[in-house]
Amino acid sequence: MDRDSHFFIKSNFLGIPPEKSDWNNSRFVVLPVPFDATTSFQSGTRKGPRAVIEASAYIELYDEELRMESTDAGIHTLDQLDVSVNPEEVLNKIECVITDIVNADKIPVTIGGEHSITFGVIKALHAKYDDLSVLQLDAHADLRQEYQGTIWSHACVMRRISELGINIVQAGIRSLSKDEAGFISSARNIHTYYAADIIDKNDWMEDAISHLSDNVYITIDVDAFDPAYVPATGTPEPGGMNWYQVTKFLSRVFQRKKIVGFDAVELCPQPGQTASDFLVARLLYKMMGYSLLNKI
Ligand SMILES: [Mn+2]
Repeated sequence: MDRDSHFFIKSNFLGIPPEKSDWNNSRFVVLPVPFDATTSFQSGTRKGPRAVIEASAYIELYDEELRMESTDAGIHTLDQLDVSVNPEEVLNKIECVITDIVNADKIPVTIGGEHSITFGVIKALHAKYDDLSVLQLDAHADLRQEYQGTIWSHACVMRRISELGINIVQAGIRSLSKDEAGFISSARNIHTYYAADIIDKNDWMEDAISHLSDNVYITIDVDAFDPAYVPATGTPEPGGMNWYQVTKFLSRVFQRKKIVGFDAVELCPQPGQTASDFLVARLLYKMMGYSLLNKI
């Protein structure tokens, strides 16, 4: 079957044929998690995975920067996770699926959904890699102790991860509470690069990488990008990162560290405006390419 034929598989990331997307031959496994129970301002991130997968069917498989088609390594797409259970149960399900993926020596690529889902992924990876650190690109610190009556809110996800003793590097931050700023100052395992200090600069990148351990998980809240690039997100913030800055930074991280998984969360698709969906699809595919070029 050919991707360009009339019959390509629309539920499959990139719409690639079975020989490049079956479980056994795939280096990457895409897990769509359409979960948005705790999103604060506008809900709709549950539609994120479908929008990304639909857009992905139309992006070029040849990467002009990397000069290859990264689909040759195989990319399997799982069915959307059933999230019709309570938030803690969703996290448990994610942890189980991710455990299966990493035990098969494959790299999990999770598409959200709201940011809270990252905790389920991290639980699984933390059990496998005891030196795991997390790189977070985000407009928000997500370090609240509790938000709107729950400790499992998207606004608390990095706090929960920090409580596991995991080292966190966060970049692009430009929205946080006074308490979160205080927590960052007192926490030893959190290194924060505020947007105002890094936009249009490269000198912070090596410093940020120096705070990561060898095994790194990357979580990208798409609101790290400026709303000019990604307007389709629940709580957009002015003054964000641009495409080339993000990809240049990620390229360097992949060159220096072993990336054991990554996600993109908080896309909130808007009718008639698909640029954000395409950016997220392109970004995830780009990261797969970086991963293949730098098999450490
Ligand atoms: Mn955010």
